[in-house]
Amino acid sequence: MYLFIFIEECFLLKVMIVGLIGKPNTGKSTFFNAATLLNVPVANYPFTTIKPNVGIAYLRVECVCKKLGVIDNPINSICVNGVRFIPVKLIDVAGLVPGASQGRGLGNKFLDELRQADALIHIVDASGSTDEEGKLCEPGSHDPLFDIEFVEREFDMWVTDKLRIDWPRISRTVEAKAGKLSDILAEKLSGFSIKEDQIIDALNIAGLKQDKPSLWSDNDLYNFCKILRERSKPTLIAANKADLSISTKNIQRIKDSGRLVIPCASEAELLLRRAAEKKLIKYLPGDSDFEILDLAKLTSEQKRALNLVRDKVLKVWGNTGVQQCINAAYFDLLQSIVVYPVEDENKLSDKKGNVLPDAYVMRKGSTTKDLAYMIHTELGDTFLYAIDAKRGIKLGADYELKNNDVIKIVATARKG
Ligand SMILES: Nc1nc2c(ncn2[C@@H]2O[C@H](COP(=O)(O)OP(=O)(O)O)[C@@H](O)[C@H]2O)c(=O)[nH]1
Ligand SMILES: [Mg+2]
Repeated sequence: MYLFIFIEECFLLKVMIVGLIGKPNTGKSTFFNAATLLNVPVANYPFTTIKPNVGIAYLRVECVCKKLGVIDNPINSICVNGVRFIPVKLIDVAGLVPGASQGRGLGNKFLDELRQADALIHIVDASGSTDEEGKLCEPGSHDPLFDIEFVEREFDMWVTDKLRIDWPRISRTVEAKAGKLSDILAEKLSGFSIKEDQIIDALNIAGLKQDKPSLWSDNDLYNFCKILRERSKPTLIAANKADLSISTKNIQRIKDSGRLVIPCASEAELLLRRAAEKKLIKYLPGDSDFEILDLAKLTSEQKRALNLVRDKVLKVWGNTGVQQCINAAYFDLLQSIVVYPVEDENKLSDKKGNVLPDAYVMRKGSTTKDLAYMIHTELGDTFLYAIDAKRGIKLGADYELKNNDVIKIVATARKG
């Protein structure tokens, strides 16, 4: 329990969460089901409660076992031929429609679920075959750029409205010099997974009078919330339904708008993972092709579907994009690193002899001491120093961890 509270309090140690957003019918659930389907049990999820729309997706990384020339026995993750899959948290938020911030279509409830997200994957229907409410329309007739803007606007308006209700009180407090605006906002927005320095940044960029909030117009407040969202909820666009050729033009248009966009075919990924699960094909999430294991086992329908995936998705885009979205969310948007803690720096193992048992996903900027706390509160409290197992050197508490570090934590003997 104590560990849990501590993790909640310390931003660096908070388990990162990526949320899926989008209007209805863009393929969010298909994406979620595909991304969370990996039928290998993994021990020690770093998460306490799992709700139905909260799932485990996996980061795909090249495992350090290859470079170190060892055979590993992963415990908290999976390693398949030197490819490590590390569990991360993903939430599926039900579809947002225009007016969501005013409560349309359970909008408030859905927006509320996004608060906890640290980064967002915005799933859009790149084929333009669903209108802004998600209803089917003539393929190519709806503009996905419109959807990107309205979904972001709904989120910004929702946060704006939350702050506006309290703005007179906040203004009075600040103008009576009874509190700093950034402090008050940090408290007000606690639970939004926003760091105080992101609030300070957003205040500076917005260029508004911080000592006179009563002078802010509604539009000023909205602009501030928009800047704050851009900082605290970095977003990538999953241009879904990329298997439909009509999507190509829109994918280019979204790219041209300056956004990070990944062409995506969620349905194809789901099909591949299910076929791999049934041992019909050899395919690892994120691969650029698959191999049919036993042609005789496939029905003609399955053969046709697999060929379509190869021709319309893998050959055109290089992959289905689902794994690439998860990786990009964690590595590009959140700048995460992967660290391998070990208890024996020579054998690179835990006490039981499991080689490279765990892979931890951490925020860039995390230190050896943060890692100790992430493993166990007591290990953090009794931390002495760390050892870089690859280089065989001692590291202090403030050493900033690098991607693929293999680290042993040395602590004083446990009490009692
Ligand atoms: N062509 C195509 N259709 C897809 C893809 N992903 C999802 N769909 C279809 O889009 C519809 C909505 O999917 P769903 O996952 O329920 O969307 P959600 O409402 O955003 O959760 C379904 O008919 C899916 O079969 C895809 O990659 N390509
Ligand atoms: Mg859905």
